[in-house]
Amino acid sequence: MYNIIESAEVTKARKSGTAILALESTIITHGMPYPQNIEMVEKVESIAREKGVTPATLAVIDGAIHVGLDQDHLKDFATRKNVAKLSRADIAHCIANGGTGATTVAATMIIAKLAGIDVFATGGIGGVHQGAEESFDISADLGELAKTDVVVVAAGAKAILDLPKTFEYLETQGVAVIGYGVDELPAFYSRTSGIPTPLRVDHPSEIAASLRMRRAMNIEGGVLVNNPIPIDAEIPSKDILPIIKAALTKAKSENITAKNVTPFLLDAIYQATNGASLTANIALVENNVRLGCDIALELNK
Ligand code: PSU
Ligand code: MN
Repeated sequence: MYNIIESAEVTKARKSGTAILALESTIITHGMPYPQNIEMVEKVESIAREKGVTPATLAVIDGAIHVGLDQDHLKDFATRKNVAKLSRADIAHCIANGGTGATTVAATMIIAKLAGIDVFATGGIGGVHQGAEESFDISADLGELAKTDVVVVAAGAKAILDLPKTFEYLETQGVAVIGYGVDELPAFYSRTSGIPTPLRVDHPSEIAASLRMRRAMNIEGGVLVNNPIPIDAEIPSKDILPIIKAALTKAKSENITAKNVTPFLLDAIYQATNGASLTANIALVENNVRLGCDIALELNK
């Protein structure tokens, strides 16, 4: 059997009936450089606490599932090199063999479900990669959204991906794709993508109701909430698109494949924008955590 270790804070939240919000750990190990990664997670955890929600960063350490990481664990994940990036395919293998790894959106959803946490906030989801018709590179995050009934709050999928194909795939798989307060799906660094939002929602209670009804009707799969980056933090698409294009060309010429694609592109964009992409990334994660807390509070009523 697997072993779940909860932080003292999460155990306390369960006893007192406090809402819990899940956070992923791959964003720390593969999504952002040190020290901004640790600053980001400390900031978003404090945002959650201020809102009366207990944050639980999820990870696998020495074969145990961790729900809530303490300071030492967070620091360790933020500074350690070569931590495994776990998804649906390899999380059970890692746990069974005493390994350590960070959880992607897919793996975080799996653990959140096991731990009874309904809402998870992050930056961006994985999706259908550009050139997927050749590479077949489609993130397991999409398959997980189709199977696991957790609310995922993200800022849309970023333009390193093929956005129209990503959202077509989600529709085919029956995932509820919600635009929060917008008629157009956001595209991570930018607030617009040109893609109309399938479902528009303007209040967290509507999202809570949506998840409850899916469960009542036994409709498997989750709800993806697309929350646009705050206006003052946005990088307009005309500025970011050429940079993304160059990063994609670089990845192709260096034969980057499989799990390495997303971290490689994030780093290439970070270098090319002199860090501006990271500032935007952190702002949108904070914004998503705020909304994730509001949804978790609604579901806890
Ligand atoms: N997008 C980001 N930052 C990230 C990721 C995506 O802006 O850190 C991470 C998430 O953990 C996501 C994973 O689940 O990358 C997707 O990886 P892949 O494309 O290999 O499935
Ligand atoms: Mn992939």
